[in-house]
Amino acid sequence: MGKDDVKLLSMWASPFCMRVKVALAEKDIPYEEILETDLMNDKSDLLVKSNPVHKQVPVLLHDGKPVAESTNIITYLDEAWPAKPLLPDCAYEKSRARFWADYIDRKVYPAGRAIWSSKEQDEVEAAKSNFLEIMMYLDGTLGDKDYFNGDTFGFVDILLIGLTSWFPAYEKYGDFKLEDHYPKLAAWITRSWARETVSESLTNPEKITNFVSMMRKMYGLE
Ligand SMILES: N[C@@H](CCC(=O)N[C@@H](CS)C(=O)NCC(=O)O)C(=O)O
Repeated sequence: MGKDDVKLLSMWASPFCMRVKVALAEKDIPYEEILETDLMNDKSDLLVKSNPVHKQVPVLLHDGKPVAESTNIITYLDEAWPAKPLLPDCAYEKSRARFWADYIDRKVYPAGRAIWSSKEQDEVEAAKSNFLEIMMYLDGTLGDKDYFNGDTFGFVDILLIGLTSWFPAYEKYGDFKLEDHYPKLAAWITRSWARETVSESLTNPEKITNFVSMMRKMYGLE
């Protein structure tokens, strides 16, 4: 395992990169992070060569071989480094984890983005309702458990926690507090951030909120 050469093509504000960093930390896999400096105007040749279809971060390079798309990368890590498994063993539980992974991937980031990128108040309200409805389903499946699969922090936790350093920006521009609506889900965020693998992998939410404010100015929203 020590002989593996692992690199992560990454960008500091990307929630999709953050979730891969959490997975690497949970699995104790040493890696080198290679940061893109300007994803909008000047992607590196290495990124374009490694992910020619989407040209997006994150990309994992394992012994020089590229793996793209964050959920696919985390699934790959779990298969290539089977110690400390992230996905449950049982086929049924695994299918449930994949169901929620797919739900999170389709819904959470676009719904959050709609909150801070909307201009008119009625659009912001609609985006906020949509985001909170998505959170309602996630809160429901979490229930009274510590983590999505029970007692241990795993696949679904990683996919969702990676997105949460953007949540304070959604709360700010949507004028709500997640904990007022879903205290158990909010407690799950606090519990998960208390893990070193999470706090050391995720970007400080304040930095993200400043980044969002800068983008809002760029789009003429404030
Ligand atoms: N579905 C992808 C999304 C990755 C993504 O949206 N990456 C963004 C940064 S957050 C990116 O590289 N954007 C540059 C671009 O789309 O040109 C994943 O899960 O990895």
